[in-house]
Amino acid sequence: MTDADPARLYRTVRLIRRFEELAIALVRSGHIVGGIHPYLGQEGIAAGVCAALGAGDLVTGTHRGHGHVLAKGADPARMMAELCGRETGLNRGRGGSMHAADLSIGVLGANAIVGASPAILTGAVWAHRQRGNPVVGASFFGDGAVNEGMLLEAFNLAALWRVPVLLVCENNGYATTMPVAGAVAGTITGRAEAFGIRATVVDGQDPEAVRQVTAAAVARMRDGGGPELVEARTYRFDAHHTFEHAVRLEYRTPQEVADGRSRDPVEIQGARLSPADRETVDAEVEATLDAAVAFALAGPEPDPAGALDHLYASGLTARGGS
Ligand SMILES: Cc1ncc(C[n+]2csc(CCOP(=O)(O)OP(=O)(O)O)c2C)c(N)n1
Ligand SMILES: [Mg+2]
Repeated sequence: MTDADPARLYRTVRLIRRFEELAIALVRSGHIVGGIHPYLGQEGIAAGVCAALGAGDLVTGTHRGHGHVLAKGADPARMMAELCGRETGLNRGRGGSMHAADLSIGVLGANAIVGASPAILTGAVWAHRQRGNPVVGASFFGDGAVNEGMLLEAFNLAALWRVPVLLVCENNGYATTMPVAGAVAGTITGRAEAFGIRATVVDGQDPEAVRQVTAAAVARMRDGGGPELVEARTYRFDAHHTFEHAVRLEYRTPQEVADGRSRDPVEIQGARLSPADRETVDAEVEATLDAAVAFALAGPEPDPAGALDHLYASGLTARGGS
């Protein structure tokens, strides 16, 4: 996945965009229960970062995590089935939107705990390295995570032990309805620099810019350079969560939203393809996602009797049985 092919990067951005649009429709039709946090507008970050990682490298995501899982290469059909709570999902429908994982491709999971992603990744990459497996990793988190103690503890250990993790802050300007200016003292890059971690700001709406910044950081990390932070400036095009579609919260003006949406990563990367090539990619993505939705809806729902299965590592049982 390290190639710089513009069509390949565009395909990932477009796939995430259309996946999210279809997932929102499935929330509305009642097939996805509980709603989702749409990644619309931020697709270029997951796509650009994951395009610069290798197949064996690790990723941890967030509550807004569908894009992270898809960009690392998860099967969209099994991901959609996971959101629909089906037995055929990536995690047999037990993880759902906020805890989808695919260990076979290094996705340690989306994650509902704000600030947990860098802690999980730092521990995982360190453990792999202790076993002689030279992986690197990327951890996604939002601007709302940068005041969490756990995140700063992870920065400290990653820097102290020179763990090669890329700390990717998706600064979309808000934590739910709280603007960054009302929550963050100092700067996001300054938090990393306080630990001696190199920090770079990138235009998160430009997938190729994100890929290039990541590729350079990953090359330094593979060379023993230790952790780095990238602050990707972005804009959330849709709601914090789909509940907002029913309860319109007035924390962003229509003008601000229109301005934010005017820099669309799908259009920015799409403009780097010929119209014919773009159409070819769009058609392939549409066919893939049509099949993904059909697969998801055809999958059986888990048997309620097995609700407590898969909770414990081998040797433990949920009901105190044998
Ligand atoms: C430790 C913790 N505190 C609070 C929450 C509730 N919560 C869920 S999403 C969210 C906002 C996160 O904002 P940000 O990190 O900027 O990510 P974004 O939603 O903008 O992608 C909050 C406070 C949580 N999930 N975990
Ligand atoms: Mg945010």
